Amino acid sequence: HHHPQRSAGVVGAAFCRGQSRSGVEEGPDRIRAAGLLDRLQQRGCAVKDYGNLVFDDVVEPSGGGGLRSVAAVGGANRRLSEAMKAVKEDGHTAVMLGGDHSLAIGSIHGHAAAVGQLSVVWVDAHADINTPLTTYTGNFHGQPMSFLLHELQSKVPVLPNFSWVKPCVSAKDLVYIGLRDVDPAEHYILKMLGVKVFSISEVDRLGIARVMEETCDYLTARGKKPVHLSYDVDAIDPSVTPATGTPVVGGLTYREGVYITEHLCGTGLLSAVDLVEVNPLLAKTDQDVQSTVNTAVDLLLGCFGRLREGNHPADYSLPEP
Ligand code: 6HN
Ligand code: MN
Ligand code: MN
Ligand code: MN
Repeated sequence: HHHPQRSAGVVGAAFCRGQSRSGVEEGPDRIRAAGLLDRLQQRGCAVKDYGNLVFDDVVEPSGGGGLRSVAAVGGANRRLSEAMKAVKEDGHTAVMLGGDHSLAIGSIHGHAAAVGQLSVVWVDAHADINTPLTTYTGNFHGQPMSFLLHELQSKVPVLPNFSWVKPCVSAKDLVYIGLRDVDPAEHYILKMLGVKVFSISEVDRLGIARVMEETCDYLTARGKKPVHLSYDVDAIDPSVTPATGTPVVGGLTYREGVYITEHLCGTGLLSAVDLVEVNPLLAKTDQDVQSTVNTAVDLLLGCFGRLREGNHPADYSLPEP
């Protein structure tokens, strides 16, 4: 059971147009301000900060069919996909700080463009697998997986600024953890495709340790592929991470949430992580913001080998009297 040293390549994606509430674009800078980079380095993890991406101003075409900011979402994700590909080609474990969860389109696309086939672990209260034709809200943060799965391409219409997106994930390489707010069309899709889901009920039934063992057994049964962890902070209970746009009661505890990252880190397969949907403007108190942001940092530290039992550098030696 070992934790190989990795380097982190951090990309900020200060983007909010995949949903309707402003503030989620402040996620990357708030997570950095909470000390993420220093704390990774203190752990002996090399860090390269690629800064925040600059997204073009996009004029939306008229119409849009009830979809919010189609062209902006397509354009931002194209930019992010190129950035993630470059981070992977530089040899880092990629960290994408969001921003809203529509950014998983570009993040996973770019990761796959660099490494080929990958496994996706999606930790979220929501399945984010609506198609542009099933969405009730028109928000792209509820749809990213529909653009990425090979099996759904005949159900996804051509959209402005999305022609660059090539599906790159197979349904059998996807596992969900923490679901508790799934739309009917999403539930149908998950059943139709036979996607592996550990809803919050399965976390209750099995415990998080068994959920993570079964997740890894399932994903590695057909060979070990690099893992993309897409972590929506709303997977955690809103009592711990209240500063988020679509909170849902009855979520993962802080301990379950961190355990997921520790376990995935321990597999040595973790190749990229998204940490999304931190919205500092939606908290009632500053303490709510701190709790959300500090939890986001702890989840990322868990991805890079921090153990709650304690840690010491490989070259540690006791002082001689
Ligand atoms: N998220 N299922 C809802 C929708 O708008 O399609 C909620 C999506 C939430 C998305 O939290 O990343
Ligand atoms: Mn969510
Ligand atoms: Mn999400
Ligand atoms: Mn371990």
